Amino acid sequence: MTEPGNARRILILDDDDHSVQVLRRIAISEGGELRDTDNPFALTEIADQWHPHLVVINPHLPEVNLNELITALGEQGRRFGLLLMDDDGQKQIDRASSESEKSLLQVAGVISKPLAPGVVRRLLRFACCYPQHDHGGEHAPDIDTLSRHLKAAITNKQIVVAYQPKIDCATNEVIGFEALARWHSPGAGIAMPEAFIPIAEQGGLIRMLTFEVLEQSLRWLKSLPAGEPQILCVNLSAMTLGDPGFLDDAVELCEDIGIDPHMIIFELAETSTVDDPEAALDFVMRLRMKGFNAALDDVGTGHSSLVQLARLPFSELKVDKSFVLDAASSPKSRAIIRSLVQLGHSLGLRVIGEGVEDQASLEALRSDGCDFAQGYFIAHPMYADHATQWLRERINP
Ligand code: G
Ligand code: MN
Repeated sequence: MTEPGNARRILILDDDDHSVQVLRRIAISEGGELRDTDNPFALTEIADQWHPHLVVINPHLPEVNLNELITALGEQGRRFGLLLMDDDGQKQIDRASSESEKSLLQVAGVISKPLAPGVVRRLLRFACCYPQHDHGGEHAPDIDTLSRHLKAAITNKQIVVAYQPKIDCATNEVIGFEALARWHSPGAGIAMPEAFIPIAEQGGLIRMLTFEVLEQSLRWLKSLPAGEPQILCVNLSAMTLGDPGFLDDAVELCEDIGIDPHMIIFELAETSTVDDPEAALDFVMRLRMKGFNAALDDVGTGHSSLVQLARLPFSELKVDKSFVLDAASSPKSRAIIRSLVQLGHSLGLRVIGEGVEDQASLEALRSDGCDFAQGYFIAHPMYADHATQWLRERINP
């Protein structure tokens, strides 16, 4: 099973520095790369050499003839998502869609100015999951088709949870597991959450998907012999913050299966708390009142303010893997880890480093006072039976 590798490449045609900057910030915070130009000819050339996953076009630039541009890009015979930056909405997209129908390209949406970061982020994620390979000239599937497939996949139990342990840095003890969803699609292989969560978000399936993962993982947790580490971390989408019934249903599920909510840590990505801080505050408060715990995930990528960090009642802070990966070789990453550990501790939070791929990074986290660690060096995410066996062997070697 391969973990997601290549950074998402986003190419933008616009002459508005502000919009380019906003997009660049969002792209980088999503682990992607962005290139920009204000010249349509340069755009097709860069696209030809750089193979972007997503092209964003402002059709109002003086030299741009949208139809010609789409035709030229389409002739390159490669597939990618296409977004328009627009201020007169649907008219442009209708025209562009009819043009792109003749090529492999598909207009995935319109970004309206002024750019709303939350909306843009979700559009980028969705548009980036178009497959890059040509499947014999078919069109890239639209969101309705993708979400129909995903819904059937959830119903047919093709969403399988993998569990990755986290350990105590000081004692090496296993203290819990993070549940990570995988989509086993017959014929198409295994898809990672990065690829299908945006489909669930756009297609109104996020609650269904989250509960599928939650139910599977709570049952697995329940199946572990008593006395074994019983902390389970479950990732939540930013969209769940706006789902008023989610927490009550989660409590009910815990009661049905016989799991104490204290054992559950819901992980919220830093980016989702930045997009709507008020909703995040309200949600995390209610979550804690129901007895669940909360972790701030991917810390260091979402640019949350210190004020916000202090306001939100999290119990744990997860340092993003981008810093941990090169902890041993990059003094800058190391400095960031050290200050995040100090910050977390001074706010009364436990700090975990994720993405530990070698002994040296684990040692670095340890000597910086990090509480917990997670990563391939300790164990890859494992399916239920394998994870149970791994745990048994670890506890009784
Ligand atoms: O955003 P979040 O922290 O929930 O993402 C966890 C993802 O990171 C999972 O998809 C998991 O498979 C991946 N992952 C876990 N351990 C490592 C690691 O050591 N290195 C890398 N590169 N990725 C990891
Ligand atoms: Mn996580």
